[in-house]
Amino acid sequence: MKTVITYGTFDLFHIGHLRLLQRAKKLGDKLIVAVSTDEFNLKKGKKAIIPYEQRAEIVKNIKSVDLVIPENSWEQKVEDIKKYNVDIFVMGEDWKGRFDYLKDYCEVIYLPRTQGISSTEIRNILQYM
Ligand code: C2G
Repeated sequence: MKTVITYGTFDLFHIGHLRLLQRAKKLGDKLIVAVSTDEFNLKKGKKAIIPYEQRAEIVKNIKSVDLVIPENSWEQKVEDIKKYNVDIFVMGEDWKGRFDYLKDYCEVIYLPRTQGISSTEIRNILQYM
């Protein structure tokens, strides 16, 4: 039984998020997704349009996802990996290298991003409608 974990804001859920979660699930048997809380997003310098509860509920209802937990801090990843016996940590390649320190605890895989779509692009389009 291989457990995979990934982290993200998943604001304005789109095909890029879905493809990442589908690919992450294919790497194992169980996929855990840590969704950034609104408070943590402020620390990330990001302001999501959709509140945490709704972003978490959407991700929870994605077929590939088995468990959703809140992401409250940068530091929680090691605890999460130990707590959930995670085998593989996955992130989109825009984060390549940033989480290599986790290789002491589990496999670290960066997956290609889906081109041509992002929450920022969607937000920009919405502003001009
Ligand atoms: N993603 C993707 N393709 C896109 C957009 C996003 O593959 N077109 C991936 C990102 O690489 C990331 C995941 O989808 O792995 C979630 O993206 P965001 O919600 O933008 O995540 P981010 O705000 O970068 O938060 O501790 C890690 C952070 O919480 C990551």
